[in-house]
Amino acid sequence: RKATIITAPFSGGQPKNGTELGPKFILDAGFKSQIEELGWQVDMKHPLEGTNYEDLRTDEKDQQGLKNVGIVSDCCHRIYKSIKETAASGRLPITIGGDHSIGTGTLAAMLEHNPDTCVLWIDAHADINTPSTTESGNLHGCPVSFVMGLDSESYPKEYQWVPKVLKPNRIAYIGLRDVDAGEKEILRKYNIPAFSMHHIDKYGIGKVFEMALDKINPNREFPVHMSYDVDAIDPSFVPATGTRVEGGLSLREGLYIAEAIAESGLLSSLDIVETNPLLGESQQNVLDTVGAACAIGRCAMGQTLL
Ligand code: DIR
Ligand code: MN
Ligand code: MN
Ligand code: MN
Repeated sequence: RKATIITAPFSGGQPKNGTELGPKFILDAGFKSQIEELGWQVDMKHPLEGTNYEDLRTDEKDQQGLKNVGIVSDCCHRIYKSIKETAASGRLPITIGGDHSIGTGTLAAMLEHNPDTCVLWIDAHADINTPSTTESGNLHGCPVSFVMGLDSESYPKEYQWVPKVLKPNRIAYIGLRDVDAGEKEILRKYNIPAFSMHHIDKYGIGKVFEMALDKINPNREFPVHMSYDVDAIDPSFVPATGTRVEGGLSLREGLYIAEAIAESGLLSSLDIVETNPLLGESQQNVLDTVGAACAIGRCAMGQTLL
């Protein structure tokens, strides 16, 4: 069993400084050896090395109302190539962000690698805005739509390399609680399976996980890409992240999802994104958040409680 940690120190998909430090903090906490201790052979790739994207980030919207299209596209393309190589060599890619705009790169790579791939998107947000629906212009709110080809006439030319490979019946959401009006319309229009905190309260996390897989992978035969935004977990456990939303998953519910995907044996790739070590109000806030990010990775890679 071989895995590759792909670092994505990037913050251009959203306006707050510090998201680019996520990979460093997670690695400094010992993430690589934690995964090795589970029996994986682990190596690393740093596809963004050599470019200081933070110096290029601006808060300005272009004519279309989007921010930092050029650097986000460039970053995603590098991540995409790196993940494609990794997957082709038979290794499991673990991409450590960085903000969630990089999801365009990971989704594109994994769905090209195996078109049967289905996606679990664990997040407080649906990240399915299009250039026409986004109000913020922050591209971390849009990664899913580009790979789905939703509203593709509206795509900036920089995004033309992105293969439109994700079908709406191949992604399910867990943890949603802050979804924009335009996104709700998209979820309804394409009948995309979405489990909000309401469903978790109603059915429990164990049942919701099964319901989500039943929708996208009823025979449990397809590989699963899990894209995990740490803001899915409640800010009381994961405070150091850019867009905190109250009323989230408990830490255990959050880790349960990762344990359950490991137990399924279907995981083919993993993103852990949106850790922002500069946003903790205390050192403990940062430790909690980085600790949770590492724990998500360990659980998804097979750590068990007993
Ligand atoms: C909002 C927030 N839907 C947007 N999205 C966030 O800006 O498009 N995604 N925070 O992680
Ligand atoms: Mn989010
Ligand atoms: Mn997200
Ligand atoms: Mn976010």
